Amino acid sequence: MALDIDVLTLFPEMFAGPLSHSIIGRARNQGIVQISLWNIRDFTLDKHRIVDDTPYGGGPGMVMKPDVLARALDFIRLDNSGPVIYLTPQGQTLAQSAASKLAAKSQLILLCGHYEGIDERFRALYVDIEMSIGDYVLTGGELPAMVLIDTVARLLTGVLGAEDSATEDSFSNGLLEHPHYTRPRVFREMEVPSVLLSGHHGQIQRWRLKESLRRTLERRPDLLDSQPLSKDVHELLEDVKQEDCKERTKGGLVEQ
Ligand code: 9D3
Repeated sequence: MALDIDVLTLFPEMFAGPLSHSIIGRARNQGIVQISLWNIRDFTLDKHRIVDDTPYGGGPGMVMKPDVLARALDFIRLDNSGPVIYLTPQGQTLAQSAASKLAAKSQLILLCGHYEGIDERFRALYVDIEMSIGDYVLTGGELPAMVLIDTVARLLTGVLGAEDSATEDSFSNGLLEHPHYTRPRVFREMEVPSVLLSGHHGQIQRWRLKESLRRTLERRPDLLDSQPLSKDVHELLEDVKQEDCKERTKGGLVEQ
């Protein structure tokens, strides 16, 4: 149930803030997730504490040395037999499905890259999974490691209250969330949809599902293609398409 994560990084100080507050901070205090930070530089043996070197064959940038990384990992392995996850732009893009699988493990080892990356021989011998968090260029693997930890840790039993349980997540049911409203009932002359004030639970559920479908259709139609919809939901989606079509042709928004 609890998860032990060992993180190998050149910048352990970067992790203090993001992982000490709010939900993840509480999960750590409760012992549901245990995070150990290791400075790769502490596993050097030379006077200058060198962690990287120039690439064979020439070219720009530096490569993280395999001997230093291996010394660090062999030490961490004494207490952690989980998969080694290397955060790299070349990895598989993090998705909720992969996060769920990692949340079922009891131990993980995360390796944050920097410079041009790690020596290929270390990767071949030690790395089990390579992960990216998306197609944009960051300066290192630390922020991606924190994103991965946050995504996985919130799935652990007891981290979220029953209130906002992870089973209700957008991406778990495969749809974007419906809009939310709170007091005041009228804000800048805009009213809260009356169905939400009706107290009719069934109608409210149906309205929310419909607005979820509307948002998903508008913003992420790819999500609708990648999952089977029940007959009920499919009909609701057809209603939304009809309404949105009417909305667009109304008032000459679309010329004939
Ligand atoms: C010169 C070629 N660059 C690849 C696009 C090299 C390079 C750029 C940036 C190598 C490493 C990095 C730092 N990024 C990460 O370590 C990283 C990352 C990212 O940049 N985007 C999304 N996910 C990730 S996971 C690790």
